[in-house]
Amino acid sequence: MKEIPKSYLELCPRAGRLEETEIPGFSRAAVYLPAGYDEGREPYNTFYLLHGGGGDEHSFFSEGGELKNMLDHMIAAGEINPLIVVAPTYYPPGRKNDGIAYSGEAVKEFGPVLLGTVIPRVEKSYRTVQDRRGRAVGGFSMGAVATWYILMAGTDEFHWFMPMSGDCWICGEKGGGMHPEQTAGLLATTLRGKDFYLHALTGRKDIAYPNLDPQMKAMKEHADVFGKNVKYSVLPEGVHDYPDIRRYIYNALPELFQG
Ligand code: FER
Repeated sequence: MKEIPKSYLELCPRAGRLEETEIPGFSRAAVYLPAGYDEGREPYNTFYLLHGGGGDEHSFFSEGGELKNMLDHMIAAGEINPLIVVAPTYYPPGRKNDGIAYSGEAVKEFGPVLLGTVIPRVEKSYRTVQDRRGRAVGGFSMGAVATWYILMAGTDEFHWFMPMSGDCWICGEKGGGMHPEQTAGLLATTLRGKDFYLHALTGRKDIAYPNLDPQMKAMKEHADVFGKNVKYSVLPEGVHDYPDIRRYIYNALPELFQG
C-alpha cells in the first residue's frame, strides 16, 4: 500500500471547499466540493463517506484538514478526477454516544435513509452524475458496517463500495468474525448476478481485523459473486484510526469511477 506523500497533508494551492448541508427530517452532512466547482458546469462523481462509531459529519474533515488537503492534491496531480465527497452522519441528533449496540441499529436504519433521502437531497443541491456508476459509498468501522448494509440493498444506486476496518453485521454484531461462512453466504445469495466493485481495506493491527478477515476469506469461496470485482487489502502495521483510513482512501479512491 502506497504511503500518502507528506506534502499532500498540507494546504494545496488549488483547494476545494467544505460546506454543510441539512438533510431535512434527518440530520446533517459535510460536503467537499472540488476546486473549480463554482466555475464549472459539468457533473461530478459522488463519494458518500461514513464516519466511525461515536463520530459525526465532521469526523473525516475536522482533524487538521488532512483529508481535504489530500483530496485537493490528488485532484491537482490528476491522480483522481474531481469529485464531490458527502459525509453524512447516520445518528439522529444527540444519539452519537449511545453505545455500540445502538450504533449497530443506527447504521442498519441508515441504509434506506441514504438511498431514499440523502441521495435525492444531494442530487437536488449539487451537480452530480446521477447514475450508479457515478456513486460510491465507503466508511470506517461502524461506517463500514453501514457500507455492507448498503451493498446488500443498494446496487441499483451504487456501483462502487469501500468498507474500511469493519465487517458485515447481517448475522449480528461482529458477525463477519463470529459467523463468517453464514455472512459470506448471505452476501453471495443477495449479490449473485449484481454488477458492483468492492475494495475492503484494513490493518493487521486493527481491532476489526479479526472480524473482517474471516469474512473476506469466506467470501472468496463464492468466486462466482466475489471474483475480480472484489479486492481486499491489509496494511501490516494498520490500526483502527483515521490516519490509516486516510491512507486506505488514498490507495483505493483512484480505482473508483473507472468505467
Ligand atoms: C468491527 C466493526 C465495527 C469492530 C468494531 C466496530 C472490533 C466498531 C466499534 C465501535 O464503533 O466502537 O468489526 O471490531
